[in-house]
Amino acid sequence: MPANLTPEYRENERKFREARDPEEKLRYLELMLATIPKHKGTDHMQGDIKRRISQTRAALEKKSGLKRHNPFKVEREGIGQFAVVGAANVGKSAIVGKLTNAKTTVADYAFTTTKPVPGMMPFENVQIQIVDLPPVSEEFTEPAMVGMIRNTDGVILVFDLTSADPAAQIEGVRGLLLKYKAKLCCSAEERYTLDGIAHLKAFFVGNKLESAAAEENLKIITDLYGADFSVFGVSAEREFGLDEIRRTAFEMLDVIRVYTKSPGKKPDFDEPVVLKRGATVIDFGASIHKDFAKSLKFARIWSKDPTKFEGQKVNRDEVLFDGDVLELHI
Ligand SMILES: Nc1nc2c(ncn2[C@@H]2O[C@H](COP(=O)(O)OP(=O)(O)OP(=O)(O)O)[C@@H](O)[C@H]2O)c(=O)[nH]1
Ligand SMILES: [Mg+2]
Repeated sequence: MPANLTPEYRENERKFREARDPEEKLRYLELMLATIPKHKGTDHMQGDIKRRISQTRAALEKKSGLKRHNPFKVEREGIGQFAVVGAANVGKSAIVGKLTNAKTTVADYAFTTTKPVPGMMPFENVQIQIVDLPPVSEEFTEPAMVGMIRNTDGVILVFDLTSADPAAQIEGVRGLLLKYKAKLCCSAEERYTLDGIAHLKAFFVGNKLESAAAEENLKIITDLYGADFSVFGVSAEREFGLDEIRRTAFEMLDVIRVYTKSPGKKPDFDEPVVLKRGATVIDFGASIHKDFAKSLKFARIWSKDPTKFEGQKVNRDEVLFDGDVLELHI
């Protein structure tokens, strides 16, 4: 029986042959296994790849002792971190490439992205980190990747509006995440359940909106999931809808931006102090200087809140809102 190897498989095999260090070799072996056509004609090859994977892994573990390098550890930057998650070829890397300065690789075959690529996404006067990831797939999902996803502030679930069955695509991704104890849900009141499942805030982004049948598919997904998740369409290629990703991510972080000013001076709106929603005057003070906790007497506030007049005196426990300006008095 002929093996009928695909270009993707051949590409991974080529990269495997070129790889120097064992970690890279292991990665491409795993991708070869993920992309090799699964039928009788490749049984022998599959067995061979699996054997080489376990040999390489064993050699790596022996070499590095117990501490194995985790390629999915991504240093946090900015006011929050989102994982960009989805099936292969949906356009995750294209989206991250358009929203940030990160150099992501976009190509029309599956498993283009093999390791996390973080980028900083500007929203108004703050920066949010979004991390491009390899696909979540039946053939091959690294537990370490879901481990990383479990620790982010939220998930941007990208799906393909040109898919024959986008609901099945989304359910496939959700099912695999759940297998590794990451559950997407609308609000994460409880971060971890007793059995260790991480509840992650998420929103759904349908990509390739400019294509035929995209609108119809978007409606199907909105009808199915719209009650629990925010769902909208974008086109990375034509660059529309992308601002909605910025705003939705910011709102999901549940933070406020507060500004400080000195008496008689104007505030600096380029330098917000970012606090959790519900923060008070004293939380704001404490985030500027630890001594404020003791010495702060009162503050004057400039707020969009219509119940407050400009420069009104407020107490230490006054709850703040996004955009408030404070003048602290000690
Ligand atoms: N029509 C259309 N194609 C797009 C759009 N965005 C991305 N693509 C194409 O979709 C293919 C996959 O894009 P990628 O960004 O590499 O997809 P990915 O989800 O990162 O893929 P993996 O890394 O393999 O998981 C490429 O051929 C892109 O050019 C879009 O908005 N419209
Ligand atoms: Mg990619």
